[in-house]
Amino acid sequence: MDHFAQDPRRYAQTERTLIVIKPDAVRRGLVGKIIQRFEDRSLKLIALELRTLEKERLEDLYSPHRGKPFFNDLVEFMSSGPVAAAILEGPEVIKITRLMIGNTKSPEAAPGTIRGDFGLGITENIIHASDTLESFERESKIFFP
Ligand code: 3AN
Repeated sequence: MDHFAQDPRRYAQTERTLIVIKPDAVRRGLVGKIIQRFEDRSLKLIALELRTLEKERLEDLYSPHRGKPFFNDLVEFMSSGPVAAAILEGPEVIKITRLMIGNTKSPEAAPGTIRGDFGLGITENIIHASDTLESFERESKIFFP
């Protein structure tokens, strides 16, 4: 039997994703712990930067949510302090990272996920991660032009 055939890493396509550790998590000193989880999962850290984003840049990041009731609060919160943005690489990293961060609404996020272990909020929900390749391509340019 071909043992490698059982190893999805041998066949899964390597891709990249963007994560953004939000100001609530940076204020609480959780950056190291959160990055550690991705490294423990064998995802490779390609870029990492701490910065406070201007509102215009955040309005671009969240443009799909423009007009929603939480949009202004979201931009206000995200500009309230530094975020830690990182690019991660690995097989099926977009799917894996979304599973690792958990449900958008922290109270509904499963224990073991990042939001389920560290978050209580909905707007203030610890971390962002691109949900598709198209989102990654659009969002990563905002952080790493
Ligand atoms: P996710 O970050 O899980 O992909 P999105 O893309 O639907 O979720 O929402 C982007 C961000 O907008 C969320 N991370 C959260 O901060 C905020 N948000 C989403 N839905 C709500 C909501 N119903 N009320 C308040 N804030 C929200």
